[in-house]
Amino acid sequence: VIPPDATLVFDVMLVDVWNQDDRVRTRSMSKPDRCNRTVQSSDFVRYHYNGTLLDGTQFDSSHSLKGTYNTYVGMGWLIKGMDEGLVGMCLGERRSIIIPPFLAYGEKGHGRVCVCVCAHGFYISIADGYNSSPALGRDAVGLPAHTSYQPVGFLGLKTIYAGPKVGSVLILSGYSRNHTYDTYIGMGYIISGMDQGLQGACMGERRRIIIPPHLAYGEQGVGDNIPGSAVLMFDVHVIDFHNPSDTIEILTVAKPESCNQSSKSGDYIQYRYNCSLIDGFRLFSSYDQDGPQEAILGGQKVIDGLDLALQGMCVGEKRVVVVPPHLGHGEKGARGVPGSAVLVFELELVHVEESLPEGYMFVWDADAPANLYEAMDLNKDGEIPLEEFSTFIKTQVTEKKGRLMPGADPDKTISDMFGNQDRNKDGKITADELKLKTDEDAEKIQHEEL
Ligand SMILES: [Ca+2]
Ligand SMILES: [Ca+2]
Repeated sequence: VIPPDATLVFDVMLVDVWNQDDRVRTRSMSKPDRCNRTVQSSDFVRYHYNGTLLDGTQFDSSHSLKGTYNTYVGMGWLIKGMDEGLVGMCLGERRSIIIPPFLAYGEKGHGRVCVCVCAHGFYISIADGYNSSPALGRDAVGLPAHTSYQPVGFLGLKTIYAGPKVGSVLILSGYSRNHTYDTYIGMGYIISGMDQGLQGACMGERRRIIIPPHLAYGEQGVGDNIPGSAVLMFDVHVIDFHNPSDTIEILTVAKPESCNQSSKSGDYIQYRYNCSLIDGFRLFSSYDQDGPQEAILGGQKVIDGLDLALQGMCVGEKRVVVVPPHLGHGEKGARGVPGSAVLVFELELVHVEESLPEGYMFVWDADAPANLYEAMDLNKDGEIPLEEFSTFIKTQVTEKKGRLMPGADPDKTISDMFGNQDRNKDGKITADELKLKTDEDAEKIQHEEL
């Protein structure tokens, strides 16, 4: 076709040029203002890309994947040039990466599209990334300012202590859910990144927790909202938490100099209190009522934490006591008390008195008179009406020889005692009728034994 000595004319359009000395060429096309950390080898990244030949023919695009391309950098998962070209990128940065063929797919090309030896251009936009290497810290790479990935949840949790420990119950609140979500940390109830990220949180702390996918929902993602290999960002407001092994915390605010008697289990007490949530929201107060609150310590009337808090107190002593929910109203809460609430009580002990044994309305502190009936029949007419009985009992109390049941109206108690002794209900106690409770109990036991 070509005769000798012919001059050749080529009409050339250069489509590609490369040299073995070529290196990966990168050019930043846009970069966010802030860049806390750049991609480094062994990072996991998610990025968008368009891959073209040098003439602009697109051969691949993450957009055809309907998602990001997710992979590790510098670990041999990518073509060499890509491993190299991604290093140093900021999140949100767009970069043009030109990769010579020997650092790309080589002379064989790749797939049906690129059958020639050609250079590749990748237009990369990093979506997010993280590194799971402990040496690099657990921190995610961070998120670009203008990420399309919105926080998937807001958590609110409460704490009263310096930091939760494994097994603590956290109160998590999705703002969109508008109620608290209670869970344990460090026990596998929540994604492990959250388990880790919540450690050491303080009361009132607001914390952003960024969780890489291997500590969240992995490559699969979950539901419609969390795509595969997603890095999650949580804005957490720490409100309160507690641990089932926690007990109450007592701060003594004021204590009288002399204290002859401190409260103990079984005592009848009167106390004033304010009860608030940890954030100061007032729930209840005895100051809203006519008089102080009363209780028998060790009974079932008050919550366990308050019962403990009121023991060992002197009259006039003031305390602030923090009660975790398992010693309060529990995970369910109670009327006016939210579930899993940590309660703060301001307490003042007003009165303490040893209570009587169960079933007793009056006990002798001194020895009872040898002939009780004669002693009680003050006018010696052989019978004891209520007035006489009442005068006798009140005299014993005044002279500190005996005590009536505390916390009840004395006249009512005396009337009840009289009613018990006036067995035929004729308004008088006779010698036959009068029996001490101890004798009665002894008789009862005898009957049972018979
Ligand atoms: Ca009499
Ligand atoms: Ca009688």
